[in-house]
Amino acid sequence: MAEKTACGLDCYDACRILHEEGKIKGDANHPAGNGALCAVVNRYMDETERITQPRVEGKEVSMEEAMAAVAEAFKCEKSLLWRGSGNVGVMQEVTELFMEQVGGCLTKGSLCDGAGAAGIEAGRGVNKTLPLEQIEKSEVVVVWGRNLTVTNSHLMPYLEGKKLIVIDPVRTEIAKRADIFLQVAPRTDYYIAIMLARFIFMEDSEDKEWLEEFAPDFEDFYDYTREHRIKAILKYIDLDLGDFGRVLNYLRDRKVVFLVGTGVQKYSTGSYTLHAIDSLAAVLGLFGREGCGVGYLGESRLGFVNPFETTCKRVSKVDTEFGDFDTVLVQGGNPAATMPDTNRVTEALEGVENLIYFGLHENETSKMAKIVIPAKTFYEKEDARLSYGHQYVTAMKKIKTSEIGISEYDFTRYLFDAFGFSGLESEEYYLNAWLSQCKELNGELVSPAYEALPYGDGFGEEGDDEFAFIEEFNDDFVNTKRFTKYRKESQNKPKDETLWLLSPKSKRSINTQFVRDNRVQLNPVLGFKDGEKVKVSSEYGEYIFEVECSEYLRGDTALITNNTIGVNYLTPSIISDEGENACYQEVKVRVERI
Ligand SMILES: Nc1nc2c(c(=O)[nH]1)N[C@H]1C(S)=C(S)[C@@H](COP(=O)(O)OP(=O)(O)OC[C@H]3O[C@@H](n4cnc5c(=O)[nH]c(N)nc54)[C@H](O)[C@@H]3O)O[C@H]1N2
Ligand SMILES: Nc1nc2c(c(=O)[nH]1)N[C@H]1C(S)=C(S)[C@@H](COP(=O)(O)OP(=O)(O)OC[C@H]3O[C@@H](n4cnc5c(=O)[nH]c(N)nc54)[C@H](O)[C@@H]3O)O[C@H]1N2
Ligand SMILES: [Mo]
Repeated sequence: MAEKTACGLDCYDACRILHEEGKIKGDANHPAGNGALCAVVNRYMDETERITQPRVEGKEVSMEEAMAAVAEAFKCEKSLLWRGSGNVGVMQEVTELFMEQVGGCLTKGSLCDGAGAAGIEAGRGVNKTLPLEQIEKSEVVVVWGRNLTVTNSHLMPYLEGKKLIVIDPVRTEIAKRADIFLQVAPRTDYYIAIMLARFIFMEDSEDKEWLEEFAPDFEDFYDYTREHRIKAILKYIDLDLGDFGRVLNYLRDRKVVFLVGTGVQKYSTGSYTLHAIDSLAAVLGLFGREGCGVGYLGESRLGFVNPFETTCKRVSKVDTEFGDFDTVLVQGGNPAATMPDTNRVTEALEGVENLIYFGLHENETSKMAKIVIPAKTFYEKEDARLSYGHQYVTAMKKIKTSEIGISEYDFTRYLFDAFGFSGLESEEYYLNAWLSQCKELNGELVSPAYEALPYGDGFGEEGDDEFAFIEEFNDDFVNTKRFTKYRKESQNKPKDETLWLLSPKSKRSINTQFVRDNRVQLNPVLGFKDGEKVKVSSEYGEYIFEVECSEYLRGDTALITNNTIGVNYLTPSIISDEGENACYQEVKVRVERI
């Protein structure tokens, strides 16, 4: 019989994996999979790319010596654990228990979905995951800033036979299949949502009955939408009334789900965007209704009592002042490449006396580290996988033994023993603490927060609050930095020479794990040629990339996928207004021949 485990890579799908005689394959019976595994997870099985030997100050040493060096490094005044998302199994968190004992710091905020999550919480109180079966029952799917075929491909079967609307500045693969594709200017989604809501009120298509019961402040929200000037905004967002009319025809009186991705919220204003999209959904009465809802990256830990909860002090994950610490443990992450403003980050990391890298692969951060500890892959240890894309939970079974690396649990055990700390329970205890809290649904484990119809009774922690509409929007960026509008019909070269920088995910990597890239994609209207080397610069830094022309982009954008070496030299380390999130796309760049 095949053993079951789940993919621990940071992705919506959290696929279940079957293992038999050293081979892995997908599980066709898993609700969130169709039996196929992606190229990336297959690559994770590959031993040849791993760090095999621990290192201290450049010298290969035994694991015992390396762990002794780690323990020594933590005998300091100020220490920090900076955890990335290389493996999102729950057991990654166990190291935080050691940080609490040793009086160290953790991080707060997010490089990922924090702004959007804050916007959702502002409206709904809690960020519940949209169950897969509601997507299945929908009639219309709006894919809004999510690159579905790349980042969430196992959802594709759920879209079959549905009307499809895609809102994205890039003509992505999913956009090519859409009934309506709005190739919007970046960073305008707040206005799109507000305008759609306003038009729905204007034509009396709002769901009055639902609103009166669950969102009684809707009249105020209508007034709020009317404070926005239609003509000026249409011009600003580069859409016309016809575009809105066509979208409205699909939204009215149908079962609609919005599948929103991180693309709409990598900005200082990201929380307002999600709050506006949720407010639009509320006007249509899409919450708590069959075949309807807004799916974003849900709070996977919702409903669980977390056995790894600590009282540690926390510092920002977005603009971490690494230099304030004597010892920094980087676990499952590559901050030297994935954090914004690489110039700032590398300088700060250089100021750390003891930089420890605990991971699988060599990367920008491992190269800077004084101590390198190879990790075990998720095939070589026990864990549990929750998901931000669906309700299912899978126990991750150890399916392989390897001489290489140490698990997060054993790493923590070693340090507890070295320091003589007590209170660390057994590995089984923690696994069981997570898995025993799950519910069951058709023979599958699901999150304790799972409800067939989320928000069916109302909003907030207890489920008895009203929906809170968005009532303010602060945006300094647009006011201070005017940019020239690019008219898609004229295909003119924009007069403003600076371009929006988009940095979405790539097919062949998970963030910076696996295949790296060196390209910048540009619309041919900008006059660059395939293969040409260009310098891309922003007010934060610059880097050299190779041009790939793409008709799928607007003329006012440059696209560099986030696995590309050097991309974050260009990005700012500012923090979103709400949600303490990174704002990778709050930047405009210049492209020059070299
Ligand atoms: N293959 C693969 N899968 C992954 C990952 C990976 O690296 N590789 N990473 C995983 C992780 S960590 C995450 S967080 C998820 C994220 O997955 P997604 O939510 O899909 O996020 P992105 O790939 O960043 O971009 C989504 C889309 O937003 C669009 N976009 C950019 N700016 C805007 C805007 O202003 N408005 C609108 N409407 N759209 C915009 C981009 O063109 C892109 O098509 O994917 C996960 N899955
Ligand atoms: N420009 C730009 N930058 C971005 C983004 C963007 O959209 N644009 N997206 C951001 C997003 S959404 C995210 S989530 C972050 C991700 O940023 P990070 O969390 O830094 O992710 P990775 O670069 O994938 O690094 C993962 C590391 O985990 C290690 N690893 C894998 N499995 C294990 C394990 O089981 N144990 C241990 N100890 N280590 C393991 C791998 O070797 C690798 O070094 O990047 C962000 N960076
Ligand atoms: Mo992410």
